[in-house]
Amino acid sequence: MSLEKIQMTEGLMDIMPPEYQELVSNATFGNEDRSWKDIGSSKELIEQHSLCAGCPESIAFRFILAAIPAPEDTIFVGSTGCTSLVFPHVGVQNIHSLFGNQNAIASGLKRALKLRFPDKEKDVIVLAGDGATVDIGLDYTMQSWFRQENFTTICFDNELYANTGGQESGLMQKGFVAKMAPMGKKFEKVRLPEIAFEAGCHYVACLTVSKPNRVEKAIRNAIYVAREIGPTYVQLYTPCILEIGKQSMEGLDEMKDSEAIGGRFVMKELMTDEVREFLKEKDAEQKERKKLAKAKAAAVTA
Ligand SMILES: Cc1ncc(C[n+]2csc(CCOP(=O)(O)OP(=O)(O)O)c2C)c(N)n1
Ligand code: SF4
Ligand SMILES: [Mg+2]
Repeated sequence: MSLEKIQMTEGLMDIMPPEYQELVSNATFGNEDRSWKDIGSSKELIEQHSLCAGCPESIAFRFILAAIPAPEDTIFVGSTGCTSLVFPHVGVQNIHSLFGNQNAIASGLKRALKLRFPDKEKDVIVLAGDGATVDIGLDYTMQSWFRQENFTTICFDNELYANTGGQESGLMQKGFVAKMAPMGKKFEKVRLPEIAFEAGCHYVACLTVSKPNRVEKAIRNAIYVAREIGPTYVQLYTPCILEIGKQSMEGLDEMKDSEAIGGRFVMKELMTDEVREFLKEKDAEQKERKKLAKAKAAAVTA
């Protein structure tokens, strides 16, 4: 199935790196219902990364890349930060933008793709840190929402500027003392999900990456709504274990603690009534597709 989507010139086959050959033959391209459950049985679109060992951003990348409905027709726009170290390892087209400019770049890209491929859905996804999204890039981010640009913005919220050693960000929690912010944060964590909704996003989700099925659903919802209705925003808590003084295996516990009742990352979804109805239809379509696929598979083995 993937050969229909990503092909290699036959004469070059034997000189291409084995990882690329495997990507062509064994990745889950061309299957709208790709899922995190394919991890382990198919070629992943990210298999190594350059983040700190145990950084939750790495698992967030895996879940997102396993969940996007059409990787062969998707372009990510990244920004400077820990996330930008990962993009060179990712098997999906991506653009690195100047820190903070990501939503402006994505706006032009999405519009250009619409003109160039009027009959084909091309998904544009911004993936940037909280410093890029909320502080330095907030103007461009919000303006893209005001303009109702049809793409999804994902923020990896680690509540500080990790890549430059731990400066304060607007998403940092009140009172937190970071390595390069010794006075402690003086005001509350900025409520970006609510701001995003009020600024024109039609679907907003805020959650940790402790549960792959939740991440998958939020990402797919956001992409489908961005295609047909308008801008969407997903904020994922990916704690910087280095800055909060945790060991590499403690990221999951940190996320679980913060999503428990009363925590800062209890899962939140905001959506318009139109989106609620739209997503119900999408769910029904997916169920039907899965039913048909199951019946087809049963017929083949019978
Ligand atoms: C225009 C510009 N301003 C500032 C920087 C310096 N800089 C690089 S990464 C970074 C912080 C990134 O923080 P965040 O977006 O939260 O990502 P994280 O590293 O936490 O994942 C900054 C300020 C830069 N590279 N370019
Ligand atoms: S500095 Fe923090 S956010 Fe960056 S890779 Fe390391 S643990 Fe992850
Ligand atoms: Mg950050």
